[in-house]
Amino acid sequence: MRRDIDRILSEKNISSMLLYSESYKNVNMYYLSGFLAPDPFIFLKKLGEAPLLVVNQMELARAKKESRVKNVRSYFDYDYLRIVKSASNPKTGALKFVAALAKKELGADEPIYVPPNLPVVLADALRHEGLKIEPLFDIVEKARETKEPDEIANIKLVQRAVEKATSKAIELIKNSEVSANKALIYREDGRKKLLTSGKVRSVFDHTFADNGCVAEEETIIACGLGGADPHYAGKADDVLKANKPIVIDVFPKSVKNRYVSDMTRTIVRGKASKTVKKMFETVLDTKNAAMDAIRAGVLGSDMQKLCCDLLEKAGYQTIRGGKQISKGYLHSLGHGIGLEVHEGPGMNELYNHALEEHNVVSVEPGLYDPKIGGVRIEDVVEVTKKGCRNLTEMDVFLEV
Ligand SMILES: [Mn+2]
Repeated sequence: MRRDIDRILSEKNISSMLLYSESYKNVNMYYLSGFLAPDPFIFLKKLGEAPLLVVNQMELARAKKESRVKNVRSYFDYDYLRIVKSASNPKTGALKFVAALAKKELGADEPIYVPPNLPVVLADALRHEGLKIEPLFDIVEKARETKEPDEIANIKLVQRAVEKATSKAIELIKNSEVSANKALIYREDGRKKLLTSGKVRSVFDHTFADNGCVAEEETIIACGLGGADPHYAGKADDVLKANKPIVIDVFPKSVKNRYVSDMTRTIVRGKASKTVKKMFETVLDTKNAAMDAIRAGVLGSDMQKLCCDLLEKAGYQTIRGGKQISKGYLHSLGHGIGLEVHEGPGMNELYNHALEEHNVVSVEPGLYDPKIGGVRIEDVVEVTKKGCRNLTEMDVFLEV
């Protein structure tokens, strides 16, 4: 949570922090400032003190209204034009300006935290000015891992849109006809058309738009062998087929509140083979066992271990210990969700940290076979002291 940042910084003997970025893509900047702007602005904070936001003159009035930071100033308060004009070109001038401002507000003697994605050109300019910058991983990202109630509410809102869109997409698949060669057919404007990954994705995109969300990356609609690759999204003209597993992995962002959610369902239009049914039952049992085991205090690596134990016991290979396999369980059990689709904490072999109360994580075991396809089931949960709260309401079923 935001209030943890001072503690996290002081544990690292850091006395202040500096960010310089736009905030649509840089989610740390949005998290700290609560202000959306397409051009870079400056966030400064000394340990134990309230933060300061410095924005270009054009954004000043809006930043004062919209930002969560109370103290907002303009570049012009810091002699912006004179400093930039004194440089050989405006781009290096802007860096010089940030360095001069940071020196004035934070001083040159104490270590200043900067995020890992601070541009190298700015790091050079800051060090040239004599500032002691310390690029560190997992400072703001660590604070973001534990969610406030309003963040949970935001994720739930997106999740409702995810479920609405997924239900519509599944309805379309369910109501499709099956042609002689097992291709799925739907009717549009009185004509029969092939049902493709692209058409189903378009149903998702329209429903997202109607519910204030957007898919920044392609929603995964992977049928048959395509689904054997966990991140194969499905090409627009991939035709969906009956009796084959279709992996549907949905992870849009709310345009307004910027949070995402994440859900995966695997369905079969018609009859699933015995092999796919067994994969599905095993994945579902594993997901349920993981959800029973998850709680604050459990290591992310232990959650992955539990998942590998169960899948291996059921006769499938797993990537445990770095095994190079193309068939079986190919990824980790889950990841944090918030302003980004993949954030901390992780539930993988390398993450030997304890999960904490109010983490929001996906639980998504899957099984893959290059000769058959994929089966993945994913819900999103909030970790609690004694267990977890499922933020996903949609049922799990295989055949439609
Ligand atoms: Mn996921």
